[in-house]
Amino acid sequence: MIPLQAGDSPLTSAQRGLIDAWWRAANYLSVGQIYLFDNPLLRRPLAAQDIKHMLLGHWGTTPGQNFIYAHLNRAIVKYDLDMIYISGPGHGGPAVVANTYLEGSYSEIYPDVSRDELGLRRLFKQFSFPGGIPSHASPETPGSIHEGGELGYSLSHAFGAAFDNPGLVVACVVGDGEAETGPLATAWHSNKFLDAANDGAVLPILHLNGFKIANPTILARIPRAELTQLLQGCGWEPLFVEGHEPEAMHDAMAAALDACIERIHAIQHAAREQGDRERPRWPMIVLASPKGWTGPKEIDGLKIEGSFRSHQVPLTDPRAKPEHLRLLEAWLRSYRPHELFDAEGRLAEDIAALAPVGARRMGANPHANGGLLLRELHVPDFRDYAVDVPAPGIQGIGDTHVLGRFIRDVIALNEPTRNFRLFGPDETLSNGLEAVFEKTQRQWEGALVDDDQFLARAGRVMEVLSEHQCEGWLEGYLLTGRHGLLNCYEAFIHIVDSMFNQHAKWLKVTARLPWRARIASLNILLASHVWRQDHNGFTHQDPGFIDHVMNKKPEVVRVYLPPDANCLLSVMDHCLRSRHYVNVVVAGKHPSPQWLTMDQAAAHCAAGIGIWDWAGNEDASSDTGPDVVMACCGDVPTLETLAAVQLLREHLPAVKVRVVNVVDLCRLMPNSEHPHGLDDRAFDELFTRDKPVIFAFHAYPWLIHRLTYRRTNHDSIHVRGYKEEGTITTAFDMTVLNELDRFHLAMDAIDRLPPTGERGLSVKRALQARLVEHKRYIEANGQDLPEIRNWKSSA
Ligand SMILES: Cc1ncc(C[n+]2csc(CCOP(=O)(O)OP(=O)(O)O)c2C)c(N)n1
Repeated sequence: MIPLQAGDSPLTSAQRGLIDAWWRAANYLSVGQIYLFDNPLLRRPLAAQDIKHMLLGHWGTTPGQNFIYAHLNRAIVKYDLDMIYISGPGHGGPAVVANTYLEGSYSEIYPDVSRDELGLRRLFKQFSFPGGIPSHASPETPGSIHEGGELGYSLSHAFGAAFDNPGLVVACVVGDGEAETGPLATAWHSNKFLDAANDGAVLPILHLNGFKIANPTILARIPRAELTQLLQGCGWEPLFVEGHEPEAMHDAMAAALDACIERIHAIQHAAREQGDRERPRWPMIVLASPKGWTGPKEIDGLKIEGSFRSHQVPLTDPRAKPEHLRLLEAWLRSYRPHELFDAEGRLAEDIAALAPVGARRMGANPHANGGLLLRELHVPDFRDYAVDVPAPGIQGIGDTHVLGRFIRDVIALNEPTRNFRLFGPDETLSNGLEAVFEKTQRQWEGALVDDDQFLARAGRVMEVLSEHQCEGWLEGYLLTGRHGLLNCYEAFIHIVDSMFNQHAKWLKVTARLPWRARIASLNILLASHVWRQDHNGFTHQDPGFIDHVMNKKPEVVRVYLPPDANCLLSVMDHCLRSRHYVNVVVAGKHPSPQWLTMDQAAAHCAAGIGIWDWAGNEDASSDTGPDVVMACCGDVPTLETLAAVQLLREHLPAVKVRVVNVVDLCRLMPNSEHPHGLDDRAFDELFTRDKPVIFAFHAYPWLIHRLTYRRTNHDSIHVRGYKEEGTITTAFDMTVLNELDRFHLAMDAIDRLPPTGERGLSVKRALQARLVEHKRYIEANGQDLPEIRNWKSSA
């Protein structure tokens, strides 16, 4: 609790009056946005036709956020702060829109929403209105990097924004309901990863307004002492600002903010000038104020202010109910708009003068339009990391281990500009990227002991066992104009399905806003994938994230499944240079065969899909084409396909086989649906118009059908993939369990070919016998048959 004595306030009564006027103006504009279709300055008595037909929006959080914004403005000016604002309860969109309008940044981006009566009318009408703006702190909102539609990620985004931004303070409003979510509850611990010397500061403001949509919040209904202990236990120094009397609250908030900023500066000074490398206890504010503060106290006999009932639109029907109309008018007039706006509808000059100027305004801060600050990433020539592939099928060391060296040097090259980080939930080593630790460390502000490995106060690798934090930090980092990569087990990336959704939506919308500069892509490397989780078993086997990704707008999603290390290098080079996408790359970490030389790999990845002539045996000079197409996508399916093709060529040499490998999954889609999609003719040339296609796929088979259902030859495409069969077993047995192994693929081809007669039947019997032998052998020996372990490509 901040011990505020009489006379302690940093505010003069004139300042307090002006801040209060700003707050009233923001509240007035917020209520206006929710309700008013016309009559924005209440020049005439409010009439039913002045009210919108559909009343959509959230009032409850809004006055508290208006209060916070007004006070942050004062602090920005007083301390010349470089500050951005994150609205955790982003449903308080009216607040962010109102404040950016008051400070002028809104009209600079949207000149038609001018700072006069006409502009006010437009401001009000457009909110939650067809053809207008969303109700949240959406991408359309200047100064926002966080829509706050899906609750829980505000603090993670705030920390992501603060990393490597030593001059930035990220003010982050956390809803007390939002604080109940898993991601937010963990995010308090992000302070164990913020380096006071090199990173900026995060100032959380827990908005303890007591209620969610229909319930009280946990944090408001535990004793304050317990809340204090919780926050202190998470390493924070909470300052409480509590009450509802505006004057006293202005004084308390101003004092608390000053104390926080001065504490932040002291912490940074100690770390930067005095070499203090111990983890500091960062300050934060708990703002305990009534939900729906300054709104109607009671409606139809029910309590509104200070209740969950103020969450959305408190007066539901002022068009039809004269009593509601009267209450609404009284509510609007309680802010005394005639004192705030002049005859033309312009904010009074002395109030307007409270705002910071230029890029110091939170709606105009370039960090919140990160593409403006984006610098090119320095990327070494990926060809320098090539695996030598004198013949297809030589054994590699594990594709991600090769990639690790490339990422190591990306990190090193960009160390001077400090704008690239690698994020992961405790798996950077496990995912095979150990080479990065030749050049950097994991950033860790907790205690350090002698036996620690690769931990330091500052480093480019961010690891916390929370996929939510990793994803949220990376998103915040990218949204503020930097670059990065998240590495994760394939099965557990599902934990952030929903966060991916939100980021992909953000990208889709911002791509169409001319004033939003494009940001670096969100790159996700899924190593430790489904087929090679033999030591962890069923829980670790789930390749469904890419199904989920492919639901999103084609403009913003890309999925790559490089079959070997050289392809992985080429793909990652492309992803790191790309803008405004989510790139998902699935790659293996276990020793596996390498197929393409670097030149071949670069060409294959540029095409995204192609025929591997050297692996098939069709006669290029004949125009009859192959008898069967063996298609593959993913490293393990590629191996099994090439082994199956070898079996077919050995046993049925007359059968003409074509091998098609897919790196870029989106190539399978029609070009009318995805920018990478193949046109029908190109697709038919690869997959033929009528020949059987045996498609070995890394993930769930239906995805391939989904992507190709419109193609001429779709009825002949037979996909084998993960069928939710898994356990602890040998690597090859995983493919057998899911019938993706070479024997099943070869038998499938025989079944789909025109009758191959007695020869075909006997080959099938032999393949079936090999499967029986496989089972018997692994159960007796606990490892795969020597012929599987030592298989060599003869291509
Ligand atoms: C993850 C998630 N779950 C549920 C919701 C639906 N929802 C919208 S607002 C809200 C209550 C939020 O309470 P709080 O964070 O305290 O915000 P405030 O009270 O300031 O409006 C809920 C549950 C949501 N937006 N996101």
